[in-house]
Amino acid sequence: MKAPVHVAVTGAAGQISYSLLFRIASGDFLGPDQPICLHLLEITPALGALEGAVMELNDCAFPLLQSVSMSDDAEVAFKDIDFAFLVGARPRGPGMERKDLLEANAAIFSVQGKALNKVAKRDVRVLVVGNPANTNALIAMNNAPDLDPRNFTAMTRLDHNRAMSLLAEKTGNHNTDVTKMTIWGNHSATQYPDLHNCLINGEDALSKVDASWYADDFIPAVQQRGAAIIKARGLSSAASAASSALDHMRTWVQGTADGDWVSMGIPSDGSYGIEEGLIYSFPVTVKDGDYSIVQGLEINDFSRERMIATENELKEERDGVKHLL
Ligand code: NAX
Repeated sequence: MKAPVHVAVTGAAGQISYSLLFRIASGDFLGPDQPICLHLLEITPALGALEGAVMELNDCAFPLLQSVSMSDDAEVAFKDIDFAFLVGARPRGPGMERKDLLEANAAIFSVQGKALNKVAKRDVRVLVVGNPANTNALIAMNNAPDLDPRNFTAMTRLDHNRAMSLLAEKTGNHNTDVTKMTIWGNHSATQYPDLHNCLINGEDALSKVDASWYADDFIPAVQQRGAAIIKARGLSSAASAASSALDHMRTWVQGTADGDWVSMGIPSDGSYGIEEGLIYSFPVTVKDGDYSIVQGLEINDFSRERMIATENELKEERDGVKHLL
C-alpha cells in the first residue's frame, strides 16, 4: 500500500466541503490506491457542525480514509500536509462593502499563508477556492516566503469547465469534444473566456458559432454563471465547485492530456504582458507535476482589451490589501 497523503481542507463544515471531503475520501482525487489523511480546519463556532460531517465521513467506512483530524488552529491543521484546499472564506455580510470583504479575507489568508510557511511540507500544493480567490492566493503566497510561490494557485477550473460545457451544449457536442479552452484573469465577472484557440473535435470553435453569440451571450454567460446558479438554487455552486477543485489538483499531479491544456490561476511570470506576481488565470500544460504557461498564442485586440480589464481588477484588489502583502 502507498504511504498516505495528507490533505488539508479549510471551511470544512461549509457547503463546498460537504461534497469535497467525501469525494477526496472515496478516491476521486488521487485514485483508488492512494490512502488519505484529512486535516480539517474551521473557525471555532463551526467545530460542532464539523463534528457532524466527520461522523458522516466515518459512517461511510471509506477504505482509503486513514485518519481525520479537526482543528481551529491553522498551524495544527497544516502540519506536514501535502495538499491544501483553502475553501473557507468570509462571505459578504449585510451592508459589507467590497473593500471590507477584501480586508476580512486578507486577514484570514495572511494567517493561513504564515501557517503554511511554518508547518506544511516544503512542496505543499495550495489551491485557493475561497473568494476573492486570486487575491486570497496572492496574500497567502506573500505570507509564505520560504515556500515556492509557484505552489500557490487559485481556482478558475470551474469557469473553464462551465465554458466547455456551455460551448458543447450550444454546438450540439459533448464537453469531451472541446479542447484548448482558456480562462484569462480573475475568478470574477471580469474573467475572459477565450475561444480563439479553442477546438471542437479538432476544428476551430469560433468557426462553429456566431461572433455575436460569442461576444454577447457566451462571455457574459460564463462570467455570470455563478449568479445564475444562486438565482436558480438559492445557494451558490457547491458540488460543481468541489468537482472542479478536484480536477485542478488532480491535473496538477497527473498532468494535462496530450494536445490539450487547462486554466489555472497562478503567479504571473510576465507572460502575455500580465504584471509579474499577480495571481492571474492562464492556459497551462502540466507535466511531471509542474505547470507551464502555454506560450506563443496570438492575442488580437478583442482579447487584449478583455485581458487588460481583468488584470486591472486584480491590480485594484491587490492595492486594496497592500498592507498585508
Ligand atoms: P460556506 O459559507 O458554506 O462555507 C464556508 C466555510 O468556511 C464556513 O463553514 C466557515 O465557517 C468557514 N470559514 C470561514 N472562515 C474560516 C477560516 N478563517 N478558517 C477556516 N474556515 C473558515 O461557503 P461555500 O459555499 O462552501 O463556499 C466557500 C468559498 O468558495 C466562498 O468564498 C465562495 O465564494 C467560494 N467559491 C469559489 C468558487 C471558485 O470558482 N473559485 C466557486 C464556488 C464558490 O462560490
